[in-house]
Amino acid sequence: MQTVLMTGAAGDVGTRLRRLLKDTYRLRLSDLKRPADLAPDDDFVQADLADTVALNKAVAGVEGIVHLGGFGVEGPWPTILQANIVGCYNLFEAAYRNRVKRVVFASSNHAVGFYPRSRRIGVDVPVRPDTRYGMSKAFGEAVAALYAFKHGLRVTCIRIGNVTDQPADRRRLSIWLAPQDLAQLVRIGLEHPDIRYEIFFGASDNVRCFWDNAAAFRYGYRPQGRAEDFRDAALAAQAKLPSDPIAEWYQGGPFCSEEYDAEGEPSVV
Ligand code: 15L
Repeated sequence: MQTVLMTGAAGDVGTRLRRLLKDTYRLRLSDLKRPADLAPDDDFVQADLADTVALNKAVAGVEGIVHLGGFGVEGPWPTILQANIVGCYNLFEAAYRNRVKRVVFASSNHAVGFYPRSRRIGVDVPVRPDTRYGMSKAFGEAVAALYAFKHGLRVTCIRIGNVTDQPADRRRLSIWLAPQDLAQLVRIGLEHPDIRYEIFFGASDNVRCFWDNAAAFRYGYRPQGRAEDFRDAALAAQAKLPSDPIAEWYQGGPFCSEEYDAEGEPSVV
């Protein structure tokens, strides 16, 4: 059984994921604050990603890391800079210095949010972040590539769509990721013998998916969740939302329309 550090363990995705992985790995949990549901025998190390001393303590002795930590939505530049740029660099540097073998990095669909919904993209297109947050995820994928190819760390970046019990609106019918499917992708990253550096899209078996997830399928990913099973509820929720043409045009949704002031028609390619 591998010892695996999970950063961001107190967050919503971390809380779901650690419940799904606790029988597979010896988990060490880390976050800025203690998770509310921590059991007495849970291994928890409080660490701020900006604090390299605390971070090295959290990383020491683990074989793998699932890096969920950082700021999970758009935020002001100083916040993104500290939590997601400096914090992410510190995490990979600590992994390297502590001879960790594998890292699974929670990237985001917002690294490529400015592709139109009409286009199906693979992991081979250039990044098009829709926010400072999305830009920090693109940076994280670049840091991951540096440590993979220069230092031999095995890294999997998962561009997570939206992890919830069921898709919340029309866009989420395309990008929904069932928690069990996220766990499956993480396990591929932590265990598959052929992983060197990969980017996967974090989506379930969604017929409206914006993404070609061939890379994940090649590694045996077989998603079980189907967003379409929740179509009626998602479309009913969508009908109650105010109209937002930019959000509805681009894959990144409201992350694209936030602070948007470009002139002319949105991109068709
Ligand atoms: C994300 O990356 C966020 O972390 C999450 O809160 C959702 O907003 C999700 O994207 C989304 O695109 O729906």
